[in-house]
Amino acid sequence: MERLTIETRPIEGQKPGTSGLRKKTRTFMEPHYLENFVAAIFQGIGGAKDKTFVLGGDGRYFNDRAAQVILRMAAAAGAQRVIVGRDALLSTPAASNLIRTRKTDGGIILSASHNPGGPDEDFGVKFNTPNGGPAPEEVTNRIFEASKRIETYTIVETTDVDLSAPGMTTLGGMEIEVVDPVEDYAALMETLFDFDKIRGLFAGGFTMRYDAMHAVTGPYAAEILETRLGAPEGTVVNAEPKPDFGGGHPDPNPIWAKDLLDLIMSGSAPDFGAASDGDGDRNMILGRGVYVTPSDSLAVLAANAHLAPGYSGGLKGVARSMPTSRAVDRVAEKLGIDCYETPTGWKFFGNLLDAGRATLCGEESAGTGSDHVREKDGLWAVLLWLNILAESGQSVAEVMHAHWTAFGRNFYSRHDYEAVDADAATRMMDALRDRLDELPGQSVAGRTVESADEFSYRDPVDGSTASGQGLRVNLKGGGRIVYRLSGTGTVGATLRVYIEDEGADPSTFDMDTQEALADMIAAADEIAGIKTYTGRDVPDVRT
Ligand code: VG1
Ligand code: CO
Repeated sequence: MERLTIETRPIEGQKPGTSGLRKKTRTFMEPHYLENFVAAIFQGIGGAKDKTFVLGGDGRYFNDRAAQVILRMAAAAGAQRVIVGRDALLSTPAASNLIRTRKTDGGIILSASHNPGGPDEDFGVKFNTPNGGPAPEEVTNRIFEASKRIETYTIVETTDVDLSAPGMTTLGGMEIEVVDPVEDYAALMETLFDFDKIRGLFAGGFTMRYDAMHAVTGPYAAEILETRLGAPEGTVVNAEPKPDFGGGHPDPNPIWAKDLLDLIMSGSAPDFGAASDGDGDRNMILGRGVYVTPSDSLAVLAANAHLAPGYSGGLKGVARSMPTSRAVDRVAEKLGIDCYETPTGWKFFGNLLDAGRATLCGEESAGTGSDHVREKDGLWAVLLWLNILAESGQSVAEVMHAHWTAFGRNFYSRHDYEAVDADAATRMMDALRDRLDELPGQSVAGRTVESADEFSYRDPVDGSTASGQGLRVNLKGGGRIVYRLSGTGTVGATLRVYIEDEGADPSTFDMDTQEALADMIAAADEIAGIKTYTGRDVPDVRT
């Protein structure tokens, strides 16, 4: 087998964003593009020699090809072993789990998550460190620096490695261990949740629909929900991972999982509904007639986690990303535990989880997780919900009402303006940043601005800092508007506007969110001039 040294040149723009490097698939397929980035990863972590890695992805178009390239490069770089999911499939949380339990030197995850897949859509590559979590900025900066200096990379020449069945093989001197992608993950879930109790729930006629959106969680959900927990066959729909996710966006929100939302709001709704994204780290939670906003879901899980065996000892603390609603803060306050506010992206939770300061973490973007892995985990959130429903005997609607009655309700919505002109979006953010100091005291759409700033973060564990993490405008009476530009898109800019208001009056709890937030939504435009800068009247996505 020949080991080749290939000459290359730095390719611009290989800077990892919120969650790894995401680009158009065709960009990744350009000569040397993937290879350069993989070589930069190896260089950024001090080389791959004698190291063991986990490798897998969400099955999107190019997943299989990219996995073969990475195996050949790892072999050429002298890696000792790569543990790879069958057919190069691994959900992000399952990869995180393997990285941890097998005590590896990290892993490479192939996914652009909730972005659509296919030759004309998106692809992504992310490196996770030995704790199982997405590489922190200090590491991604080193990777980016390496990508700017690269002159050569090495790769072995060989035919494709057969990844179709679990077992051991070798490539050059490197061992390749093909594993069942579901087995270890399902076993981990059994340690955290009361499977008997949940089995009893289904046996008693409880109905559910889980939409895997043709993405990676299909096999996981079918095995866990149908085979191990006894949910009737057909509970999991769109269960077969497809390279183009069946043509949809594998994004579990009311827009892209509309079929499921329509069903849950209809006369023939099941008791419970859930969906997850391309790589299985996000979740959407629904109950008959109810959509649970991700921020509320985090708060409910924090308040009730002790009902599941894995969390019966209580929580050490909780953490949420800054734009996530403060519903979970209210829970933490009542429980007397710490609540941390971090920048957007799961990599910022890693230190808090490692240090035992937080047990549960979450983001408004449908990500919730705990210290069982170092990624957000879609199916985990679904199982924790099921465990809570089984233990409490309540419906989702009852759980929500009880929660709001105990803690008050944080009305919350995110408005996304997708693929807007990048310059226009930057100008809008720059202009608003310049005016932050003038805002306090001003009155907008019937509200008075209390304070305004740009969020920056100092990690309480290692002291590292992150600045420029979103513009925040707090209004008197508890309302808040946050503006951020996305770090995961591949076309133009995506402007995210996060709108939150606090409600304590039970007579308003059933109000429609958009209605309850109407004056705040008007204020959001008035403060930043969204229409003026972007030319958009309405957002593309409202969560
Ligand atoms: C988005 C979300 C963020 C999430 C990230 C990765 O980032 O807002 O909360 O952690 O996606 O999730 P951004 O920069 O586009 O706002 V995933 O499931 O795409 O790995
Ligand atoms: Co994801």
